[in-house]
Order: sequence, then structure tokens, then C-alpha cells
Amino acid sequence: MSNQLDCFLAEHAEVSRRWLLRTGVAGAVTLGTWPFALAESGRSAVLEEAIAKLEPYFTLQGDFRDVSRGEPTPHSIPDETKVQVGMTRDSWRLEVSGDPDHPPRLRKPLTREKGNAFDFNDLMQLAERHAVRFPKVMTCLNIGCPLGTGIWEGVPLREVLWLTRPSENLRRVFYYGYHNGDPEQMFRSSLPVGRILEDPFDLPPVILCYKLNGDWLTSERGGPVRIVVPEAYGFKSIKWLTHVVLSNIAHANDTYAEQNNDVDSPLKTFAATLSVPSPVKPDTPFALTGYAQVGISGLSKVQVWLHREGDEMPAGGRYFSNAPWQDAEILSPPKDWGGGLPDNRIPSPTLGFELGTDKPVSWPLRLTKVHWAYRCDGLPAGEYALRCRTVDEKGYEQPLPRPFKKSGRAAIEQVTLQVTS
Ligand SMILES: Nc1nc2c(c(=O)[nH]1)N[C@H]1C(S)=C(S)[C@@H](COP(=O)(O)O)O[C@H]1N2
Ligand SMILES: [Mo]
Repeated sequence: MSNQLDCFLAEHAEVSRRWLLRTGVAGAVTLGTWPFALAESGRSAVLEEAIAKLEPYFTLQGDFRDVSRGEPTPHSIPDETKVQVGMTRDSWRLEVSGDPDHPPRLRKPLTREKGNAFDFNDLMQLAERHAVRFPKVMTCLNIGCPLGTGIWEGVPLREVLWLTRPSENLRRVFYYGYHNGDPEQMFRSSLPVGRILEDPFDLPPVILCYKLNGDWLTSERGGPVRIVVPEAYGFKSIKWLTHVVLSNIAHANDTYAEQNNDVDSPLKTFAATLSVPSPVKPDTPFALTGYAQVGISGLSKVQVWLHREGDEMPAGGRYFSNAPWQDAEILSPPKDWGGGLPDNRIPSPTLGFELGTDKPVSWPLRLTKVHWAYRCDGLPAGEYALRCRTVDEKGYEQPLPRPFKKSGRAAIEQVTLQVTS
């Protein structure tokens, strides 16, 4: 099965499951209150109905898709073993030390051996002054569709890095987590030290994350502590973090690089569908919905194009720049953000939101996802290719002509739609 189809089916099954729970079983939710303001929208019924079925904006911790490696996966080991290996908040220890092969000068490495490894209390102390929260979509470079979106809370990694008092020969930082004590199972990521010390433009910092959507990070999500790199694909956000290694190596040494992945590629902007009714009746209005990932280049438009099989294709190559793309509606911030946030509110402060409110400073929020909807007035009978794409903040079509899957999948999605009486 193609990656794209795999994503599509997974998302659709999930949306239908939630819809059933909410309407059939729970039955308590009315269209007017969830999840978007419908009453004052002025939208047609067919569009409002499709929008009401959309997944919540933020994902419950337990609803994230899990792609953890390991035999067994570290979050599935018995609770007693978790205590022994430092995978609970009380037992967690982080070693921050120099790379023996490319040593930096550090005055104070933090190690178990020296008895000064960094623990959860130390982290909470730093959190009192330095904690940050930001929304982010977690996406696997190799899967393409997001695994979940949440508000991640943590302490900037630089605060811990400075504790080791580095003074020379430090260019790269690599890090890994608990891997069953088996070197073969180690999954390592790395960053240039500059990205940890400073945040380019308005990016949030790289954090040692301990909470997601206001709750302690669960073991499945990488708790007690994982790295979260705001602008990166999932593989940079190492779970069950145990070691940070400061190095003078001049290049990336991520485990993911060994599998032909482009490990310096930031999150891409692209659109995908969530609900596509098929078949639909000829000349009858129908609605489409979907999501767009808002990558590093931002998002200004989501566009759809319905092309009937047999009709002439527009000139201009495989990225269809000259096709008659139509703008879809990018949905406004939801009234109910979902994700199980405490009191159903955005915790304050959260980067990207106005202090003390649930109001985003700008919309859509970069490095997250947003939902879109489109109403088609009706089509003549036939088989159609439905495609969707985005236009980024600077006005460039996204995905750019970029066939490299290993830089993060961001294809123009194509889905078949049947129009028959
Ligand atoms: N320790 C560890 N961290 C890891 C991984 C791993 O296998 N081991 N997988 C990475 C990859 S490839 C992805 S896409 C994300 C997925 O995060 P999630 O399982 O919380 O959705 O975790 C990353 N962190
Ligand atoms: Mo991944």
C-alpha cells in the first residue's frame, strides 16, 4: 500500500471512530458548540456538517500514533524495570558529558560516575525560571501524515548544557535515550550547538520536554523526559532521554542518516484530505475537508483542484502550477481545542498565544496543523482526480517541485472521486 493511501486510511478510520463515539455513543455534543463556531459562520449545511465531523485540533496523548523502536519498545517494559533503568520521574538521571572521540573542553560534565548526573528535581528547579510551552505537530519524516499535535512543555536544553561549563571545541550535540542496554538498538539524533544556544527568528527553543497538553509526558510519548525540536521531523525528538553528548564533530551523526534520510530537513508545508465523499450525485453540492501541515515556510492558502478523467491536462508539468486551483477555507481557531488540556484552556503562557487567553497571536500557528474545508457546487458525472496543495507565507506553491521523499514526504495529494447518478 502506498504511503499516501496508508496515511489517508489511518486518518479516515480515526475520524470515523471519533465521530461515532461522539454522536452515536456519547450523543451529548451539539453541532453548535463543537468544534468550530458554526452558528455565525454563514456556511451551507453540507459544509457545516463536514466541518462538525473533523478531529479535534490537539491530540490526546494516548491518541498519538506511536512509531517507537525497540525490542521490547521501552515504554512497554514492566514498571519495576522502569524504576531500575531510570524511566520514571523519581529515578530519571541524565548524563551530559564530552564525546571521547571529539572532546570539547568542559569544566563540569554531569555523570552518574561522578555522582552529579542531572535529575528530575534539577529539571523542575530550572523549570521554575525557564519553562516554555509551544504547540507543535509531531510528524515522522518517513510517514508524512502527522502522528499528533500538542502543546509541549519543557526547559531549554541550553540551560542544562551551560551547567557543564563548556569553554572550547564544542560544535555539535548528540543525544539518545534508553535502548534496552543494547548498543544495536540505540537511536541517536544530533544538532549543531548553535541551534541549541540560540533560537533563529521566532522559533521556540529546543527543549527537555516533560509535559504534553498539561499532563506529565507518558511513557509511550517518551516520558519522563524527551527532547523536542520545534521545527524538525520526529526523529530529532528523542524519547526516554538518558544521554546528551557534547562534541567537536563537525557533521551530523544521527542514526537516521544511516537510512538515507535527509537529517537537516525542516517540517514541510503541505495539504491532505480528511473526508472525501465518494460517490457523489451529479450536479449536487458536496463538501471536502482536510488538514494542512504548517511547516517552516508558513501557510497562506490551501487549494483544491478537481480534474475529470479524460479531460485535457493543463500544461506545466507534474506539479500542475497552471491548473485551475480553487481556494479552500482555512478554518479559524477552534472554540474547543481538544487534546485534554486542563480546564479545556490553553495553558498560559504558551508561545504563539496571547497571554492569559486562548487567542493565537497569528493564524495559522506555524509548525502545527490547521483544518480546511471546501464546498463544491456540483459536478457532471465522471471520475475525478481530487488534488490539494498549499501556498506558503511567501506565496510559493507547496510542496515545491521536490521529489525527494527522504527530505520529508510532502506530495500533492491525489484522491479519486466518483460522480455517478
Ligand atoms: N529513543 C527513541 N526516540 C525516538 C524514536 C526512537 O525510536 N527511539 N523514534 C523517533 C521518531 S523516528 C519519531 S517519528 C518520533 C515519534 O514520536 P511519537 O512516538 O511520540 O509520536 O519519535 C522519535 N524519537
Ligand atoms: Mo520517524
